[in-house]
Amino acid sequence: MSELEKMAEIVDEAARNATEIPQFSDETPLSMDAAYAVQALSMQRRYARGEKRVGVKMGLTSRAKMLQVGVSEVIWGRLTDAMREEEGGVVSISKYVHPRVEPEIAFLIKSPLAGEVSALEAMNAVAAIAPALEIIDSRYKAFKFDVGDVIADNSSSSGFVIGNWSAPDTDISNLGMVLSINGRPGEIGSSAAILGNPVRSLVAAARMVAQAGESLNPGDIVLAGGATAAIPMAVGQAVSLEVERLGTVAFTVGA
Ligand code: OOG
Ligand code: MG
Repeated sequence: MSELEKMAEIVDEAARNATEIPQFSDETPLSMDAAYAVQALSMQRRYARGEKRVGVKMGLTSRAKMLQVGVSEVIWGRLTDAMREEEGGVVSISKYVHPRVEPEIAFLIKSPLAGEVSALEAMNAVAAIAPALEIIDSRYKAFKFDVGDVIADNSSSSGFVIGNWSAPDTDISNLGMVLSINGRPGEIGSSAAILGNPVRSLVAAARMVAQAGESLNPGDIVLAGGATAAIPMAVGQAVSLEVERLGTVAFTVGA
């Protein structure tokens, strides 16, 4: 096994067993290229176990997110069918290490998209948009990492919940987003916090996946990134996100 393959095994096992690992950057900081190689190798292990890639997530696309984790680089990760949690369902916290939830917007892709594209081209490839909750769960101790660590760990991807799909003709550039816990607003923001307009996150996704030799494919889900800081999850919480004009998406946290 190569050094990168060993690292891929470490992050994959940590995710699979919901266990903490030390940061790679304590010993050997990873370059962005090496980190994306580790991520790709760790995904090969998931696919070999039968998980299917269902899309991608963009990360650190808002200032609030960058500040919360101390990394100011837009990153991406892969989503699989095994990460999807049921809308309105109970999310079992035991599958996760120290999960947090954050308010997002999801795109459903209808035609292939990759490389340098304009915002208009990106929107023309979208079948639908929806409010979404992402459950992020860094496998690193104390949820601390540098940019190489987090990319290697599939950009903390671990769960996601998608609300009802709307036609893509809704203007999503500045929609109010309220993330509530037990009916009380916990984080309040706007879709404009996502790179000024979530469409820019989709444009970045097309460019970044192409750099890895992949594309956004019909049926893929693309998460645009958290519009606000993420909130730590705890058993008993009723989590809901209301996005202006797009509606609500929710789950409860179980043991
Ligand atoms: C990294 C993943 C960031 C987002 O939406 O910004 C992310 C993390 O915060 O652990 O998913
Ligand atoms: Mg996210």
